[in-house]
Amino acid sequence: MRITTYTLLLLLIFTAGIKAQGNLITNIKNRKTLSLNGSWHYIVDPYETGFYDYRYKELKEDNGDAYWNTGIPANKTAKKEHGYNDKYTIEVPGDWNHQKPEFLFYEGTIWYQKTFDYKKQPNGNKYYVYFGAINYRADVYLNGKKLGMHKGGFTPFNFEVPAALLKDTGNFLVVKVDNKRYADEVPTLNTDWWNYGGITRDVALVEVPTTFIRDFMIQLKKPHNGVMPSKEPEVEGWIKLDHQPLAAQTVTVSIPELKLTKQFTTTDSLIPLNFKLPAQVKLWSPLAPKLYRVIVSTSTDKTEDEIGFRTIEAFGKKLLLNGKPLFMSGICIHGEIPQDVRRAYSQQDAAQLLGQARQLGCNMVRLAHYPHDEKMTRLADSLGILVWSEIPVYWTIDFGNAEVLNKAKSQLGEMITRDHNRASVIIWSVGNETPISTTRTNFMHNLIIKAKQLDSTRLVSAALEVNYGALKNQNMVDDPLGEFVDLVAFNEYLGWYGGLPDKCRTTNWGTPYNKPMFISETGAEGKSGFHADSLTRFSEEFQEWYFKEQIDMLKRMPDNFVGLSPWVLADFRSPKRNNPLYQEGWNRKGFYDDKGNKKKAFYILQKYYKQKSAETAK
Ligand code: GCB
Repeated sequence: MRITTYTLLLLLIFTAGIKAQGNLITNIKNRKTLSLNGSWHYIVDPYETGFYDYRYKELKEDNGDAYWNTGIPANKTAKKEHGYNDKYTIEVPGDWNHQKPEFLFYEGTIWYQKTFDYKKQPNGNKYYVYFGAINYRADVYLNGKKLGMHKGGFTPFNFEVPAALLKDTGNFLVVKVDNKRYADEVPTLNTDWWNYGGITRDVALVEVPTTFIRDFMIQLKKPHNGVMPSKEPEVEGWIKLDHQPLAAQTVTVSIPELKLTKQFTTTDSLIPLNFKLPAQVKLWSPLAPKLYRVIVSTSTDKTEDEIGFRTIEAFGKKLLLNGKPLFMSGICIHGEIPQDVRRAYSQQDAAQLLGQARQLGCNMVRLAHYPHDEKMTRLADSLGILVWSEIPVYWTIDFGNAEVLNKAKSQLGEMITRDHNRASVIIWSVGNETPISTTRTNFMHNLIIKAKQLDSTRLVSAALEVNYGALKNQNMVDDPLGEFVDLVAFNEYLGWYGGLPDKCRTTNWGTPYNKPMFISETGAEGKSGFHADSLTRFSEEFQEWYFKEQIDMLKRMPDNFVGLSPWVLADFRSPKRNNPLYQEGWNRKGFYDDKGNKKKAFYILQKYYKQKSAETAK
């Protein structure tokens, strides 16, 4: 019965076709923009005095005491208790915690303010203010008018700026940023990472024509039953115009290097695409990450992107990239630059993190536990590194709350929308280590359905729970969610949490699901420079021993084992890690320490990955 309902559901999903989500403008990099990065003014407001009156009611838009209004006194007798001043400035993008010592532990509200000029076109173009990410809640105001509110700390959003509101000079942009944690948000109160607050990614004003190409998806169709992409592989996708065109429009897709031009005439705002690529197309893969310039144009708008073409499929026990078995030599990465103790946001940051993964010998990265900066997935595209991208549905989310499900869905939608043209991204993950219950499984299943509606070309997974000691010397990954994911992924810390690493010698792993199996985390702490015998916890030698035992165990994995992404590339900040000798606020499971030095375990994993890549090259 369960299977039948599920099959019906899948049928519904696929017959519904691919859906475009929300009003997010994608591909900002290739649009006309004014960067609003740089120095902003700020006011720290732990009591939210700029938002509520003394009866704790939200202030009216035109109230001069509201912090979205200037704070400049009209005359010398006027009383003003706020204002923006060059004495108080902060850099955008960037979390606030690392910028001032007094912000290190701050969780609350900070108001950001920037003044900018913009010469509007007389032709009635549209304007949007675009944020790469703000953690967690953002209330955005321009020239005293509220543009909108967004929640979710790691995904992009934009608000339209009515043309009449935008001035040629002296636009007063204010963002109220609040990173307080709540039980009914995503993530919830408890995480093993630092809750960096602020405008953490790029900000821009975007200008587009009245009818514009809001978004498009151009990907190879997912193959079925392990078939190699044919010589002329099939593209599946769509183009989304901002609104219904008044008259028939011709929309053109061209890929100059392939001498391909396709035209579609439409009166709809969503144009489905279905065409073949010519035989000379080179498929994207980690060894040959070929990208093509793809141009989409209408009579009024034109945008382009660099897109790689590849297929990914979970077929029986195997994972197939372009129809060939794939082993993922991965690593988990936090979006943090440890040597500066801050969130990652720049091109250089992406180059550091992916460069370190490359040195370790990885062909895959799990971007944990939230969507990382777009520069990461774009760089992964050009370097040929496969990506697992995840939303922060982490641990004990309020699974019974329908509002929380909506919050998770909107973050999922924004993650997929931003990156659905990235060849590197092969797996959307809907969460990590969520405790088993019917309510949880329904919640997660809903997210999986949504991910498949938005993107039928990729795999959907989640880091599942392990049933330890299900059988004698055998752990099973039989989390009921396994029925709905494409890849059975699980986190195991055999030898760190529970027992010592030699436990690996007698432990076997299995899953009742006839699907590929992936270790999405495994790790142990090792404080860089602390040397002792291998039985001493927190020593580099313990961590090294842990990985030796783990890797020996991997040789006994069942034949559906398709890879691993150990925990974690580099030491990272966590308020939960308070051992005064070895941790001091850091999770020390990194292969690199917080200064970028390699620990002993690095060389163990690197050697294993070298062997794996030699085996697959045969
Ligand atoms: C986990 C979590 C990860 C933690 C890690 C640890 O299972 O998924 O976020 O940081 O273990 O170090 O305990």
